[in-house]
Amino acid sequence: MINLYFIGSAGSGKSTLTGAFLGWMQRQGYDAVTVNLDPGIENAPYVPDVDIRDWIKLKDVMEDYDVGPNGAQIIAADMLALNITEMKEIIDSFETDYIIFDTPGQMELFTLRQSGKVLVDSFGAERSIIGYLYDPVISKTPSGFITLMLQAASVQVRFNVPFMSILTKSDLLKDKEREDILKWSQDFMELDNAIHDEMPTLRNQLNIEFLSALKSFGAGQKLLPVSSTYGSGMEDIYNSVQQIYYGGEDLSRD
Ligand SMILES: Nc1nc2c(ncn2[C@@H]2O[C@H](COP(=O)(O)OP(=O)(O)OP(=O)(O)O)[C@@H](O)[C@H]2O)c(=O)[nH]1
Ligand SMILES: [Mg+2]
Repeated sequence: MINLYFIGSAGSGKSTLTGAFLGWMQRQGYDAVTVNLDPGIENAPYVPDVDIRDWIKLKDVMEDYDVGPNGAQIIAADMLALNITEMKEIIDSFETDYIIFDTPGQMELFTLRQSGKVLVDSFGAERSIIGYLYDPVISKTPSGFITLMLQAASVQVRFNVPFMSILTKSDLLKDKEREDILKWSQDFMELDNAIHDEMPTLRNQLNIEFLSALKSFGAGQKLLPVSSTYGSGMEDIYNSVQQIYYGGEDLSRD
């Protein structure tokens, strides 16, 4: 059983990708279960098999603690840790190959608060993989792309589990934009040139040595472009996971 966590900045496409990847898995005849960890999710684009909202409701937290929606999100993120044992029991009762986790909208609620790390470890870090989502709009500029790479590296340090990098909503990008982003992800000389064109004054700090150091975090690994809207790239996600955990072997289908 694999735990696949989709993590990325607010609006990067985590929930939609959870639904799209689940749909793709099912159409291929593979088994998968979804877990929603976002107590603030509205109009989930899939029906979660396990849902944090069964334990924590943002509205109740706001009332109980007399806080606004942002404060409630932080309290809810910490409360997540209290429900891990019960959630784990339910998740373990499913006989499935993949558990797909949709994480909270605000990424730092999951990556910086202790509960996210505790959850990943309790559910089995040794069979986990993080799909880190690059938002296409932020990725379009070299400075935005580097910012997301830094964030990816911080997530990797935090969780220390295998990692794959996904460029979401690639249908929103023009061909040239998509090509540039993929080029930057694979060739740091290109990224070095691009950031110097965009921000010449950063030449001394953001040099090639700095960018190359990020490579050791897998931040420079191949980006997988996907579109949940068109269902493209789903097979690449699946193949990456299989490659990491089963040396590329296929699952048996139903
Ligand atoms: N064009 C296009 N839009 C997408 C795609 N995936 C998601 N979106 C849109 O992007 C917006 C954000 O998607 P979500 O899946 O809610 O992103 P999220 O990361 O779960 O967002 P939060 O949990 O609210 O932070 C929605 O309006 C989606 O319809 C895609 O592949 N293509
Ligand atoms: Mg979401």
